[in-house]
Amino acid sequence: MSTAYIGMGANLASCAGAPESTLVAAAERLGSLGRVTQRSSLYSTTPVGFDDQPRFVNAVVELDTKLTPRALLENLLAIEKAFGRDRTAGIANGPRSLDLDILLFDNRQISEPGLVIPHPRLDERLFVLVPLGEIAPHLVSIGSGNTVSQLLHTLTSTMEDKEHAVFPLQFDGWRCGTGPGSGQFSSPA
Ligand code: PH2
Ligand code: MG
Ligand code: MG
Repeated sequence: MSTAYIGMGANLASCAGAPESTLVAAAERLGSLGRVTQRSSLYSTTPVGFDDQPRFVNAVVELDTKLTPRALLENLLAIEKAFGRDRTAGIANGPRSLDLDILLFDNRQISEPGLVIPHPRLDERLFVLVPLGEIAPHLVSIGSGNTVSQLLHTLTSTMEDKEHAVFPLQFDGWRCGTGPGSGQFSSPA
């Protein structure tokens, strides 16, 4: 059995409804790939990499699975597709109905076409590190050897908070951002 951390993101509606509903429905689907053992709050996040698009909803789940990394990736791509993701269209870092990224997979380091683990931009992304830090602050990223808490500390000490606002979303369908660390990065301006 392996433990994978999956980053979830959406900023367009899908067949499940608004992005927050998509993430809730997609997390249920992830249960078919193993067992979802932890789930962060849902966060409203400022778009990174391409500004002219709606805010994202992001979350991270911990999944225990018997799948290989490659098989997990293929299943994630199929779930993205089921929620309307069209990888043949759209702009890099642009709007999407669902994005599912493998952030970490046990202590594996993989660099193959289409499959790079740990996720190459893990250390730079507050919208990933805040939800990951909520459920696994002491987890060590095999890439840098730092814990998620350390990565968060490093990132937040070097960035303009306001430009990368990440705050818990109040949404009844999931937990309402009452977990540890919630509110820490709030600037819902
Ligand atoms: N995903 C991207 C690019 N930019 N910004 C936010 N806030 N959240 C995302 O999930 C996201 C992004 C590419 O995968
Ligand atoms: Mg992706
Ligand atoms: Mg992504």
